[in-house]
Amino acid sequence: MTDSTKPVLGVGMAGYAFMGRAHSQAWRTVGHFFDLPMRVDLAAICGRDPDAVAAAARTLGWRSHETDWRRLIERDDIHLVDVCTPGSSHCEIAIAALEAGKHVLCEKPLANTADEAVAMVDAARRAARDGVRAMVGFNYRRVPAATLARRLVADGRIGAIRHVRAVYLQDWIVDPEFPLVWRLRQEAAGSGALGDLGAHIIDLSQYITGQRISAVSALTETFVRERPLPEHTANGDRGPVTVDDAALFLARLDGGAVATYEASRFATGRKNALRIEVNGALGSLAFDLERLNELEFYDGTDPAAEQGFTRILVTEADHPYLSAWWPPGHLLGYEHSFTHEVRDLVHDIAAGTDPVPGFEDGLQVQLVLDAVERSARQSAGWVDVAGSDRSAAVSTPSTG
Ligand code: SOE
Repeated sequence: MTDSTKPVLGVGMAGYAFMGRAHSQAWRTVGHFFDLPMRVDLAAICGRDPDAVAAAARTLGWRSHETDWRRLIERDDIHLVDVCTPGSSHCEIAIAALEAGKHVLCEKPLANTADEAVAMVDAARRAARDGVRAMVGFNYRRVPAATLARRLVADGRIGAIRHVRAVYLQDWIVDPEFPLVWRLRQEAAGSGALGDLGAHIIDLSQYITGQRISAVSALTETFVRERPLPEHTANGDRGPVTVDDAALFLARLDGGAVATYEASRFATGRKNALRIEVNGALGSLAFDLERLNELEFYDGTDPAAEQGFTRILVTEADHPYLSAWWPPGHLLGYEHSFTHEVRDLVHDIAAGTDPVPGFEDGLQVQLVLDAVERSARQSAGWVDVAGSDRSAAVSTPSTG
């Protein structure tokens, strides 16, 4: 089919900040590198500030702009709504879009609460009966090295999984004078590092291992409890941080593995350090997002004299997506994972198949986040070390 004979998929995007820019790059690029069954039309981008969203439309390549997300749902030239707004609006926008017959791509985490996620799953199930599709944006699943890790596990190459060790470390708010942006306010973000970063390592570790988290024991911490209000920074007004700065938890997975998870925005020096190591009875795998074209693989069945972690450069054409890009060794980046995500979504819409991860997957991650927050609010499990002064060390978590 030539582009002019393909059905059009009109996209309307809500939000134009970091995720809006990453998704815009994906929608702009996908049809130029992948042979799609539909022609993607960047119909409109939406944001509340008229001047800012008009500028975003120009710079990000959108045909028009709106200042009310409801217009995206009313427009007949929009068939899919891409939700790139703070978590507090995911539920309302996604359900309204689905009920209007629009496909939905919703950024992670799916919602700010488990109840909202349940409502979104119900709406997606109803809409699916009419061929309307919904996907949640766990984009790291679409990094080829992560898919290779999943395949090696599924093929039994590392044997029965014993350990999963996952961290997602950033440091963008280490400065106590960094302003109180929406990601630091529970009413907007739902949680802090836990939902923003923890959601990724929960989903990605489950994707790679094929196992799901069944129980957790957690702690959360907020190191800086007040910050300058962005709207009043000049006169020094400050407001409370109402989310976690860091979340750490132990977990049991339903396939028998034990796991540790750490999500922090206070890992000074770590910029976007998502790392997952999986230890099995026959070998191990290690993925590092800051080296996302590589996968480390330890094959315990190699002759003892030849054993060691090998660095697989995951750029050969027989890995997913790579034949659409560059010759081996020319590397992909963070943004390619979003292009792969929308490529698969367009194919699912055209084929009438349910996208993966769907809203049910988003709900399952939300239930883990909820369990972590409930566990962190309990002090059960802590054992004071004889002679230590615990009262100075353990502060009450502020995840609400
Ligand atoms: C947090 O800074 C963040 O933007 C996450 O929200 C994204 O999901 C992640 O891909 C990059 O870091």
